[in-house]
Amino acid sequence: MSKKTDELRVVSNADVASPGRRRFLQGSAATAALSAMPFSLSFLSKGALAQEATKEVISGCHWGVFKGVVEDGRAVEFKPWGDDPQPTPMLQGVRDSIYSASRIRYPMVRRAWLEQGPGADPDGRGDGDFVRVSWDKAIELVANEITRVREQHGQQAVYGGSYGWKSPGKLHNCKTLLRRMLNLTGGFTSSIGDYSTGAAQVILPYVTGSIEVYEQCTTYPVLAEHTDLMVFWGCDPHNNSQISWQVADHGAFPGIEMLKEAGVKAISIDPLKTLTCDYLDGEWIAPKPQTDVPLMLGIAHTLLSEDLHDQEFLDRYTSGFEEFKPYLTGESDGQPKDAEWAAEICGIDADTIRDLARRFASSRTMLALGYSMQRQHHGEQSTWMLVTLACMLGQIGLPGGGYGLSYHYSSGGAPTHNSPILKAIGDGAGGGSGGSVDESGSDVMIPVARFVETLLNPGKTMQFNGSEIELPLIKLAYWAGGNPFAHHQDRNEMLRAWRELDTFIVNDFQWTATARHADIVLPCTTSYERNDIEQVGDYALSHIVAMRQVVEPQFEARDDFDIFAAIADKLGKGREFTEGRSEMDWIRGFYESAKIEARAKGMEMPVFDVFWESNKPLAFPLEDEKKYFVRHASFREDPILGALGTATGKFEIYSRAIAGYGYDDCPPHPTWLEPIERLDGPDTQYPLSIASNHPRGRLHSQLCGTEFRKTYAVQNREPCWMNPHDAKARNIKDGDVVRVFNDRGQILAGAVVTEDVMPGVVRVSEGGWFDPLNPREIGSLCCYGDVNNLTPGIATSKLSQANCGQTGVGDVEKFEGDLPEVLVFSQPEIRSGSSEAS
Ligand SMILES: Nc1nc2c(c(=O)[nH]1)N[C@H]1C(S)=C(S)[C@@H](COP(=O)(O)OP(=O)(O)OC[C@H]3O[C@@H](n4cnc5c(=O)[nH]c(N)nc54)[C@H](O)[C@@H]3O)O[C@H]1N2
Ligand SMILES: Nc1nc2c(c(=O)[nH]1)N[C@H]1C(S)=C(S)[C@@H](COP(=O)(O)OP(=O)(O)OC[C@H]3O[C@@H](n4cnc5c(=O)[nH]c(N)nc54)[C@H](O)[C@@H]3O)O[C@H]1N2
Ligand SMILES: [Mo]
Repeated sequence: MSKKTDELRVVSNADVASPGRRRFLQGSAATAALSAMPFSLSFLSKGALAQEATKEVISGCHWGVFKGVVEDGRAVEFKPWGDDPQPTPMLQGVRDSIYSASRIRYPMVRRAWLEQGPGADPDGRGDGDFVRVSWDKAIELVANEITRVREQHGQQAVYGGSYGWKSPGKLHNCKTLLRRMLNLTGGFTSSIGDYSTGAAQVILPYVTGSIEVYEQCTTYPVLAEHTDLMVFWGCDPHNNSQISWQVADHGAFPGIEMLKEAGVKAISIDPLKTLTCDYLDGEWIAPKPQTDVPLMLGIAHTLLSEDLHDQEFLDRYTSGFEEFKPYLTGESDGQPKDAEWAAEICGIDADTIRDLARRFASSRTMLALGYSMQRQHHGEQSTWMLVTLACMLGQIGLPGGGYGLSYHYSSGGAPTHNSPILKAIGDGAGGGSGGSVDESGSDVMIPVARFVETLLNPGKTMQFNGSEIELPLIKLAYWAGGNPFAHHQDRNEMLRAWRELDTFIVNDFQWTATARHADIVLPCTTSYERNDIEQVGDYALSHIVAMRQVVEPQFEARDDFDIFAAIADKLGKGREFTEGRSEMDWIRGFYESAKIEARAKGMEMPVFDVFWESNKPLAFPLEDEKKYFVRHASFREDPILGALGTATGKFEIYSRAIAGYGYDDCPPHPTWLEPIERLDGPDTQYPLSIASNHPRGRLHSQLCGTEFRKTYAVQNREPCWMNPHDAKARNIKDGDVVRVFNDRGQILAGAVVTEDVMPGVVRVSEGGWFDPLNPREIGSLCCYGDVNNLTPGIATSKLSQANCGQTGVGDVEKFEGDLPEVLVFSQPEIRSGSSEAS
């Protein structure tokens, strides 16, 4: 595992199709020379945008392609692009993110830190006592502090892992830009993996030979034609494909529509009634959360005992079934994993489990798995077991059968167009940069979700994926483009860990809890205040879109590029950082190299200026070969030439490598391991399971600070879905403010009483902004409803050390006290001017 998130996010399309025959846009064959703009390190002025009264500017974001309607310099509407098959209503909140009350206006420094120095009054982080400073002062403070920490504690004491969803764009990738600045000026500690698929992306290379989770699935046109039964296993494309890592294409929506029109039968296995299940009139099967492995084992046992499994497929394309079988039958541990055993644990009755097995085997069945189940304690097992189940069914590589791991994510399954790949700014690893996608350049890497553990245990040795890591001492953390005070688990343990830091620096455009807990806060632009370029669709790659600047930067916001260029300059590496290129030079460069790649594929892209001025996305063709893509078809056709990247070249149901690691929490074949807590678990103290699904009205925490919150919040609190049965037992009514709590923390939320969540489960989506009643007190009540006050900070296992955000139990009660105001969406207390330092 040497790859980092940014690379992983880019769908691998190594199997490049034959050159296209069609020319899809007329353009001059001349290649525009890179224009050499005068080099300037001072903050680049955006220049006056054309001052027409009303204009519409093309751009793109995680939520899709849109046109920014600008009147007198103000964005009044983000209009979805006409070719978007299913625009998301969230686009309304996206526009508001420019103007919301939570916007960071000026560079700010925490008073205690400014007056008493690094590490002063660490308990005071989050209490809002900031002092406004000039940009020059802020840059100087940051540069000096990076130098001080490196000198006093070593390079690794600077943490630049900075995980997060930032904004798309090949240039203004703040996470890469942070690393670029740190790489060019010295060393730092970085992170490996991500919060999304931390467990799956580590185990799958052992099982299927690649990370799979960010790779293309069998496409929807194939499913519509061949699939009888589509099983959405914790998988909700209609919710989760509203957004993409790049610019969303929303191709999952017409895809799902094709299934509906073709009459494909849908089953949704999920504690919640999903949007996709609703749309497809699917059959809803609701297991207890975190018990999918027993459910899958019960199905597998039925297949085996009723001789419904495909022994020929197992023999030819898999290895290790013989080692797994004694566990399945109970020969090795005395417990057959039969339907009755499974029913006891997962709450689905044994007849239904057997029925599922028979239907899976008698139909052309596609098992579509979401990511939530691997974001749980021992989360590696569910992914491994699902692949095992698909192997037993023997339909992998057949049109419409097998499994798919990204149908819910960024519109996986929407066919891939014949498009060149845009390059991106490099992270400066090895001193160079050019147009390379970032490579690891840091000295030390820690698994991304183990940052809090690292702060609390410097020097400790950690097992990770067959190797050992020594956790570094960290004194300075720098975040750009992520919101750890939303995304990380066990908020109160995290607060304790944060006190170990001397300095915490954050670039953001809004006063998230993360920014509020920083010592130095640098206001950046939104992507609607700068220019960039991006691809449409992580899998579809259907267009290249100019992300054109819609409005002028608000207040004193600066582009991350300019902020990091200025810090690098202070540290003597300004020229290396910018390479003397302006924003538009970079963008033009990325476009030009895509143009060259396109030509090699027989396509001619217009010259850059024509593209940029056209104010519309540039479309790429779709060829039949990609339209009817079947995952693993080449392996099925020829298991020798098309061998998988595993040790045996086959699907591994038993892994010798994993056996060799000897981990007690990750055995060498899929296994049911009790999580630390779950609904009705043997040692579980609380009666309710907490589902922290990805929100329907946000991208994680993004947009929580905008007017779009009003479309879902209950008394301005994060919704807490409860089944009527659980609500009634607690005398809770729809619309009540409730307190959700366990031993780790407590939050307020707004009750939504609904049959769409099974009894015993409450749903509070991840990403609600953390708003502690008393920021100085660990364990204080969160007034808005950040679910990660309740989740455990433990790792999935020693193999992947991934997060367990979707593990957690607690209880709910009606909140009877004086209702505290939610303050997190307004400006923190700002005493501007009092120590204005310049
Ligand atoms: N309990 C629980 N926790 C979870 C999950 C779960 O399912 N359950 N899911 C996990 C998953 S899968 C993920 S991916 C993470 C997501 O966690 P994050 O990616 O950290 O969440 P975001 O809210 O997207 O945070 C992005 C931040 O970047 C800022 N930003 C956007 N554009 C820019 C920019 O151009 N420059 C700068 N400087 N900042 C910018 C935004 O304002 C925002 O504050 O959460 C994880 N946490
Ligand atoms: N609208 C929106 N879309 C998003 C995001 C967002 O924040 N908002 N985030 C994006 C990101 S970064 C990621 S990683 C993906 C995340 O993609 P996922 O992790 O797949 O998304 P979740 O919404 O967390 O969970 C998907 C489904 O799993 C179900 N589920 C939860 N626990 C269990 C369980 O134990 N068993 C079963 N069978 N089902 C369970 C949930 O009820 C939910 O319906 O989504 C992406 N898409
Ligand atoms: Mo994610």
